[in-house]
Amino acid sequence: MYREAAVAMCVEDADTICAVSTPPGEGGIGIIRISGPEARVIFDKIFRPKNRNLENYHPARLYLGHIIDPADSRQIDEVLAVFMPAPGTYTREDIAEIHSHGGFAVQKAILAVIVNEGARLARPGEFTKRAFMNGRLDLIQAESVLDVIRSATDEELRYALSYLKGDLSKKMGSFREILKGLLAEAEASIDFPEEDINIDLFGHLQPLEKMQNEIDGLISSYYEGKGLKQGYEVLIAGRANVGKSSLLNALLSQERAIVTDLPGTTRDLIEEAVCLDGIKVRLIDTAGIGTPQNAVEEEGIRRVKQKASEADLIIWVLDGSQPYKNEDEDVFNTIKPYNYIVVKNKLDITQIFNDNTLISKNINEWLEISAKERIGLEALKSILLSALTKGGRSSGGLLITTVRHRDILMKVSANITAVIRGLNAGMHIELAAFELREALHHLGEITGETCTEEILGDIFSRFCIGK
Ligand SMILES: Nc1nc2c(ncn2[C@@H]2O[C@H](COP(=O)(O)OP(=O)(O)OP(=O)(O)O)[C@@H](O)[C@H]2O)c(=O)[nH]1
Ligand SMILES: [Mg+2]
Repeated sequence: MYREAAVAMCVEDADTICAVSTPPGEGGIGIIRISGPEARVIFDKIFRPKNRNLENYHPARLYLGHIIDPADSRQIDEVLAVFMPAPGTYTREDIAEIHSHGGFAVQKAILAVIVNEGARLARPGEFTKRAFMNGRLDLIQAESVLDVIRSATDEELRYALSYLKGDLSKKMGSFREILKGLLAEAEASIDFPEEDINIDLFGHLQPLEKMQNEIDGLISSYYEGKGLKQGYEVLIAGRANVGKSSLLNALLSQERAIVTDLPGTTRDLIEEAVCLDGIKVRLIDTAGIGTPQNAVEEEGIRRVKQKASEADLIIWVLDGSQPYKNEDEDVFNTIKPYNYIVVKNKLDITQIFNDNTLISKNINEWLEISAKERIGLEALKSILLSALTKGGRSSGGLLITTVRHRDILMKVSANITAVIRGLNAGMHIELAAFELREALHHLGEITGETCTEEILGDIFSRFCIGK
């Protein structure tokens, strides 16, 4: 088996597994996959090609035929089927795929005969887990399979495909090579002190520092990576009646939230997703902040305040046609610890808002818009994007998109910091070797070389059945 320290192969990993790999429900076709040592035997028993003279299937070629129940030779469905021998397959095991009609009863009946012939139903992500266990993919690549499936934007897909190809794995591999080189020298000098091996630890400082910078860059790219994958959360906050719901509707170009001239129209959080220039944004309209008139408003305001601390950005909406009010001050006090931008709404009617109120709070930039007349919305979108992506987006470089990778890289970074500091301060070589081993162990957790069954179970359980 490929993984050196990975999990011991369990008995169930030797089973032949099967699952419907297409989504449940009705479809033109549905694909059933069988993988494992018995795949060929089962396939031969249940598939009858139309051309009965066929003695040998050509691998990876589709054949027209029927799935039959070997017990009574009853035909279950007319299908196209393919057999792919190991090791040139997704799981590196023998795989058979049956392209049947995509209906619930048909697929259930086909699965039943496959199970009758000795296969068992696959668990979520089990095909990909086998691809990982058999060395076809490392763990980063296995995780990106799920990312490809779940990608909602072109950019997200581009990253997922690049990591499936191995771009992030290669970077981790290059880190490992540097660490291994240094560790080998350190261990040699520990093991053979009498040989007086002169290791040039300082010669390693520069590559270590360069690697440290790269790792820290990757750790901080997580903000952008998370935004790319999960989207950013933008809260629309303000006192009652300033036009928060009107702004939500204008940004969505649909009448999602109720708008009335009565203060207190919105009571709960109203969330809707939009895609701004390829970036997923979840806009959240809120209840007006101020003195609650009843228990419902009180709960609404509690929810806004809680969300304010979680959101990536807040749009503070003011009403340009009104003076600054005590409730506006309540809003300001709620949002000021967080990341916010200021928008003055109702530009289309007479403006009496005194800008000095904002300037006295050291707020020198705001945008004047009319949600009702759709004025200033494009400018608002571009300000939103630049505030969310902190001014810039990486141009195709590597990004950390999962919290798992970020957390592990933080541990690696701490080990490398200890080594660099130690080398500068004359640290004992055994301690440096300890930190290097730890760093290598952590890097192995990212790619899967040193991963526990628990972590693997957690990762693959997020997959769908059949993948
Ligand atoms: N003239 C003008 N009126 C607006 C504009 N935006 C909103 N309004 C009006 O202001 C009133 C309140 O709008 P809403 O969008 O419901 O305000 P809100 O902040 O969501 O109010 P609550 O949900 O009560 O907190 C409605 O009568 C809107 O038509 C605008 O840009 N110009
Ligand atoms: Mg509202």
